Amino acid sequence: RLWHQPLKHREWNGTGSTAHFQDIFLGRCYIYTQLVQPEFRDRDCKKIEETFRNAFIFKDPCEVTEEDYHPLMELTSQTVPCDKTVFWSRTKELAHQYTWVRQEMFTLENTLLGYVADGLTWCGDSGSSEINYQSCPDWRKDCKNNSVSVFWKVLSKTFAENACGMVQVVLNGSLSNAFSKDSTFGSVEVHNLHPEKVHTLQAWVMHDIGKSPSDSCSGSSIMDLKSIMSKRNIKFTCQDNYRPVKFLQCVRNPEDSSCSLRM
Ligand code: DN4
Repeated sequence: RLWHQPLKHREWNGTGSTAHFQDIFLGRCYIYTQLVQPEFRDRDCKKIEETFRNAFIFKDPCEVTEEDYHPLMELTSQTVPCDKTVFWSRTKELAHQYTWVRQEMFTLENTLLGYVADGLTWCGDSGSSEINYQSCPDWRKDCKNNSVSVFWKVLSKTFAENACGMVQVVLNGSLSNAFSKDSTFGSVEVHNLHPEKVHTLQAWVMHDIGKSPSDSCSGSSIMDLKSIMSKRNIKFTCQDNYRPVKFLQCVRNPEDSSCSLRM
């Protein structure tokens, strides 16, 4: 009675696709195109959701390629104004708090595709049109090129290629290496900035309030970043605890001594 058995997916080490994945994707797409950035109000969310799904269904989730996402990239192209791009690495929440307050600034998750996919997991199965809600590959334990990580890689690459003017990155100075060559920022974004369009990369190294600072603009990881940028002909500047971002940290920790008037 094989035909009565529920389809058995392969088992992976990561959590399965987010429950209600398609509804969340479609709902977020409508929120973004109708309310967040109404200049996108004529984009076809159903078409976008279908194109997204077609990139990974019927495929082994460890064999999804960058090309699989190209039709989606073409359908959702978006330009971010010059001087408004904000990259981040290990500082997601803080970077998002910053762009929430400075509405004209954009992290990747403030663009349409980053917004709809933020925090979600999805994978398919070779030989079936179903989304696998049981398990999906973990990028460390199963495969680096899975449906989710390939998506973020392509999206991060395109986001960096499109950046122009002065660009920012928020880095975490409470880690021993604020800059890591293995991160998406260090392995993808930095190498896809176009020197003929981006004149300066400005790094902000932020220390978490209540943790001891471990790295700073004068540390060796930032020196590595500086030298990569100099080889790429892009000017580099760095500032520890950039005040506008520090103010956001202080909203949460008003009593901390570093948040007094003399900070
Ligand atoms: P991160 O804070 O180290 O990582 C951000 C996310 O990417 C985490 O969920 C990581 O997973 C995952 N990740 C990191 N490296 C890889 C990799 N080599 N393969 C697969 N997944 C990876 O910061 P980051 O520098 O790696 O990435 C942040 C930058 O890239 C930002 O400037 C964004 O524009 C873009 N980005 C955004 C997202 C997102 O919104 C994801 C990836 C890239 P884990 O270490 O927590 O397991 O989710």
